[in-house]
Amino acid sequence: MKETLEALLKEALEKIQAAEDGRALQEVRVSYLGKKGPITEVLRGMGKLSAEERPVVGQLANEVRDEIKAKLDKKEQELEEIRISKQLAEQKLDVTMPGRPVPQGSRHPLQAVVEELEDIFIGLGFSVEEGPEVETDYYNFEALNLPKDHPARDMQDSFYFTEELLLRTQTSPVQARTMEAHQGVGPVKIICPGRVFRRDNDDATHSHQFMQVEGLYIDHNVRMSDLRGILDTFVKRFFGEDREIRLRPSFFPFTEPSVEVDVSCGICGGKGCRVCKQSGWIEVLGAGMVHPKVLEMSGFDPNEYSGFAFGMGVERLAMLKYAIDDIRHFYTNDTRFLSQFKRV
Ligand code: 2U9
Repeated sequence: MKETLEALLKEALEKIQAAEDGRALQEVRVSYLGKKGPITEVLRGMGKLSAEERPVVGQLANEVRDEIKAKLDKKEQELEEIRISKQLAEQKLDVTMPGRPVPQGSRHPLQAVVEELEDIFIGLGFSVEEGPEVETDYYNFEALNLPKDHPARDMQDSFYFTEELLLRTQTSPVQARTMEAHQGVGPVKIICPGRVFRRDNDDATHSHQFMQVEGLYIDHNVRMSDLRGILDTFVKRFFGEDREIRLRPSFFPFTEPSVEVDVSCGICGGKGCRVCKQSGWIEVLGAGMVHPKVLEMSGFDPNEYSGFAFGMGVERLAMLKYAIDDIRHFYTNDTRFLSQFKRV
């Protein structure tokens, strides 16, 4: 019996020695120390032994079992250490490597231009007013001297919800509302940026929705020369000190007289080129002296007050300033376009 146990021990130790991974080791553990293993069998057969043999064999069997167990545990630990050091050698981690850049967004170019316009006009004493995009027929048209049958409505006649409710075609209703709130007492000196909607055929320079900034200044003795001065300062601050403006007579129902405002061409300096169609001038906005009827309808006495108003399309200004050839670039949100305005 003693020889059998010693042979078992030798055999088990050899197998432990030869085991190359945790699974092989587990197999050895089960086959030698398990319930059906040879050592358990020896211990079970102790009853058949003589009284003298029993303690001797029992002790030896326990010793053999303990030694196998100890060697198994030791080998298991060794294998684990080898596994970890192999993994560490394979997966080298360089904590000094630069990180992956996190893509950073930026203001939309239209928003950036609106904010630039706000800064310029705030610097000239204007404050910023906003209003609803869904408007009543009254504020969008009637209060601006465009009664129900006025032919000029056709140019803008637009997205109606009901007879009386529509998407605003300009930001002018914000000015009409602000005037009304002043209850006939000036001054009113505001700009109104915002989204407007028109039934328009979309092409490279037109969209059924776009951004406008309109301005209104009402006070005692406001004159056309004040309008010219403000617009000249605005154009120089927005496009550059070397730019000039030119006023051409025009017509709007809400202003009288009305003008269209051109800026001298930044490409040729006014000599004439392809960009300005050889004229030396580029149209940038419309303006005029507020029509007495418009003043009156919103509660201002035209004998006491006068005022000027102007309006411009933000996309058009942005396209001219940054040489953008298609208005649809603003709405498709292609990051190849947008990322070019990170510093604007
Ligand atoms: C009130 C009184 C007068 C606003 C004005 C224009 C001239 C104008 C266009 C420019 C390009 C619209 O975006 S655009 O298509 N606007 O030419 N707008 S005067 O006049 C007002 C507004 C409100 C109470």
